[in-house]
Amino acid sequence: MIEHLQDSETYAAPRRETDFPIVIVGAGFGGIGMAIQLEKAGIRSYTIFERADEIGGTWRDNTYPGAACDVPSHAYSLSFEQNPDWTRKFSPSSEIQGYLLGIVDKWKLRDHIEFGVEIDEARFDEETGVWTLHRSDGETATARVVISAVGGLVDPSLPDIPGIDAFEGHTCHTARWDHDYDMEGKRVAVIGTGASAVQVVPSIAPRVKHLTVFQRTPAWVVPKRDAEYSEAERQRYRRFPLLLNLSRAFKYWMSELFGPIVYLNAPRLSARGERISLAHLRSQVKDPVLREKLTPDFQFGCKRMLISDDYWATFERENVTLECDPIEQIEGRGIRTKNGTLHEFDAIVFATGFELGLANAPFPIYGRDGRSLNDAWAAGAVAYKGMTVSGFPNWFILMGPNTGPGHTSVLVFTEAQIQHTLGAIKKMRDENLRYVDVRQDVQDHYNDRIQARMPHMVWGNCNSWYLNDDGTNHSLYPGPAFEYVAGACHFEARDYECVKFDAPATSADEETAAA
Ligand code: NA7
Repeated sequence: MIEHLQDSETYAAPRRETDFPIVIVGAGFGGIGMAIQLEKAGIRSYTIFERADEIGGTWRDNTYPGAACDVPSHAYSLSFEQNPDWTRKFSPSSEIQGYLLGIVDKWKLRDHIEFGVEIDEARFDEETGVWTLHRSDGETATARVVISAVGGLVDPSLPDIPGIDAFEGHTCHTARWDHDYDMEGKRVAVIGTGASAVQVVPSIAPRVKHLTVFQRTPAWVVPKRDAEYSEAERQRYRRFPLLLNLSRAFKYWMSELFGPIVYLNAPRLSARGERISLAHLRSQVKDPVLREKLTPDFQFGCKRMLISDDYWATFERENVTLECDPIEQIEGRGIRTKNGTLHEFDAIVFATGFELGLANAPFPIYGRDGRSLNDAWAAGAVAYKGMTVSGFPNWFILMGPNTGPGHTSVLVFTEAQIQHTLGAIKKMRDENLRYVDVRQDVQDHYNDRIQARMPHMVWGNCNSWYLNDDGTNHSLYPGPAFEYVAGACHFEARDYECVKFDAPATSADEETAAA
């Protein structure tokens, strides 16, 4: 018998903390932030499964030359673990990884992490309110609550170019950089002109003999205005944490203020962004023909806006060529373009982005009645506030569908999701609930509103990884971050079906059953 919780009455059922196992899948920013909040709440019955052999996710994997965050460091860190010691306004990847390693040690989270464990299936049992997770090593784990913190842009995407395996030289993807390969004096190709390319291109150009960048679509680039924090500044932030809070708040509200330029489908706003970018292009590239090739023909913000102080200027170097002729195929000695030219290389770097992890379940997930998440997401990934999916109780997603920002730090969204999840866990634990399952009508209403806003956003006006094959956007949040946070950070029980454990049989029940 399933009874819905109407009042504060609870029944005898597991109440000890050890009876409330929690699993977090993934030890990147989301998983680590969630674990810290659990620790702060005094909840220690959690395990983090991490398929790699170290924490860090994106910042463990992206170690290519020039890898850095394109959100200011003071904003791109957890609000409850701020760091006065960032050495630059935009931290390099290694420093962000160092920050994560530091907070993992500080909170002694390693005791809770099992490395090298990939989850390859999860199944919910409605009777017990328990998820059973199958591990790649053949073991199983059970949990009352699962937090999927696997990230959205994780697995490298290699382009579908004929002959990609035929190349006889060195190849690597930016997210799997081979530090043993020395590019000094080599002829190198970079395929792609996205967020990774604008960082790797200026970083390797001075070292290589010749660099050719294969551009399919030029990108809007704005100045980064990166700078070092001096020791005196860092000391000030250490001594007066309020200054760090103010710096963070300033950066956050500036991105909220100017965000509409990046996400609204408002040509006059987009034109402002385009003017800033074109002025930057003029200041970096003197050759008008080259400038023309580097000028995008789509609306500002439609693809991710890139920030760099030196990407465009790199094309002024004598040892750098911009190649716009489309790639026909890859051959043993190099890349052949449509006009028949074979460009010969010693190495090819694929700066071609990631598989959009959000589009599908990260592994087979079966909820109530054995329904699979991939079936539920057949028409596109949807979740209530990007976190919970009806029919998949006690399953919480961090950085889920429609929670990516185009204009600010994704961690603002992640922290709201962590708070929401924590609220659900406390409610389940304190009221001894078997499960919480978001109501289908609530989820549908939320997603209808999200999709109804999309035509007012700029993203539908060009091709990008933001969009599914059918042109729908299930990755970005169509609005300001503060609005999402206000709506998402509290767990509202009325939005969920809150189901408690069956009451233990009373002697009266037993008599009735016997009769
Ligand atoms: P992105 O932003 O997805 O960029 C990938 C780039 O690779 C982009 O310029 C693509 O061109 C290009 N690409 C992909 N396939 C091909 C083929 N077949 N031929 C030529 N060029 C190709 O990935 P990043 O790693 O730079 O950044 C990913 C995100 O991570 C970023 O937005 C940040 O949020 C963090 P296209 O533009 O599609 O024509």
